[in-house]
Amino acid sequence: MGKTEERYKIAKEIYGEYGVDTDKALSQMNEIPVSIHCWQIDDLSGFENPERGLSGGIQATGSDPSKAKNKEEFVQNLTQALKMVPGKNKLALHAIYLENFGRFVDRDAITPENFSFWVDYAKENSLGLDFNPTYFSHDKADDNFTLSSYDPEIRKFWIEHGKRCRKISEYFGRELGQTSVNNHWIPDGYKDYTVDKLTHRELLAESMDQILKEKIDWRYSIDSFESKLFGLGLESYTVGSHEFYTNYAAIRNNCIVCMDMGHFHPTETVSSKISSYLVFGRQMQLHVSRPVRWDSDHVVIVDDELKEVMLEIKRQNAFDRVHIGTDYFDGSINRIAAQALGARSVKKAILYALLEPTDLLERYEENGDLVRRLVYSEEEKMLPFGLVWDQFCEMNNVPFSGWVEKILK
Ligand code: RNT
Ligand code: ZN
Repeated sequence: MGKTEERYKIAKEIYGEYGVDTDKALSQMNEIPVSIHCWQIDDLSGFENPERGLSGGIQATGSDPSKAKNKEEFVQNLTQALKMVPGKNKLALHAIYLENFGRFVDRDAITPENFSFWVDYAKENSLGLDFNPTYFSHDKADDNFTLSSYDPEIRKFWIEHGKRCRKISEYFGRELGQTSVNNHWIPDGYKDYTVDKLTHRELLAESMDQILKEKIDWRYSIDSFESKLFGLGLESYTVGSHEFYTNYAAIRNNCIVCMDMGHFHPTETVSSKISSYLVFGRQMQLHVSRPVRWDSDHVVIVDDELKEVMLEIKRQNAFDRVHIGTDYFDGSINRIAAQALGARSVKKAILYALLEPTDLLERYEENGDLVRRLVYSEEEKMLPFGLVWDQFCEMNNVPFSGWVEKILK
């Protein structure tokens, strides 16, 4: 028996005293996919026009020299990062990460062909694929209005983009035999004082109706819409707010909501919202990011809110209904290490949640034994969770420590 396994045996025994089966948690870990976004590797530059720079109220800051310079380097760096993430993974792409075969292909003209190399990549690396239309970093989005623009020509362009992205996502789902989540996020909004907050929302709903008109089998692709509180330069009004998408999805029942952990008021938590969706049997998507002051995209670490989110999903037994994906971009540190670290943090938090003695705590709660509920949930924090994590990494041939040295070498 190796050292890691020996330590794991001790952890297993201790968890066993709380009624938690660590072996079961480990096998569940191998079944719960985390969708890892590709864009940490190159600050969301993409392959369409890498020189262009970001627009749409998002920004990547920092000048660490690790940014991928071309497609080959991008794929190489991504592969290196993914190797450090144990267990079942998906890869989340954006429409700007296309193969254009040497000539410019605009957003309203992309087809599955432009993404077939990613399907090959996914098959080779045993990954699922998720997708994101790119409604930003484009001339037709520079005034910060896309699907809700007053200009019908602009709306038409972006509606076509949205429709084509659904086809690409469906293609991913069919090819890989697992659902691909197609996540729509638009920047639309105003920097300043807004008089008519209604018309843009009416236009957005109309555009969404058109995009979603064709029925696509949810076994292959599900559309999600991501809300936001505000963006840089869009501080006063966001058309696609949380309430807007929540109501749209509930009424139309043709899409789900994506909650990004960095897109809410600083004292609001995503963990406290999850059960209000699950209670109605809805699916949802999460963008796991880390808000710091105005910025919502720091590299994810295992903080209290991340644990709380995963505990919620575990307690509702809803890992099959909540699509968990990452979303952060930090250019100030090594991007490959950043990519791996954030995804590992998400997995750690999931494992932490799976190891919670939920039955025990629930029993106390049901019996009104609130002091034991509190005391034992505090004791839980001291259980040897790290030893189970190490075992999980080892089982998947991924280093549990020292991995960053390999990347920085
Ligand atoms: C932006 C949203 C969105 C993007 C990605 C690149 O605020 O979080 O999810 O980060 O689509
Ligand atoms: Zn996001």
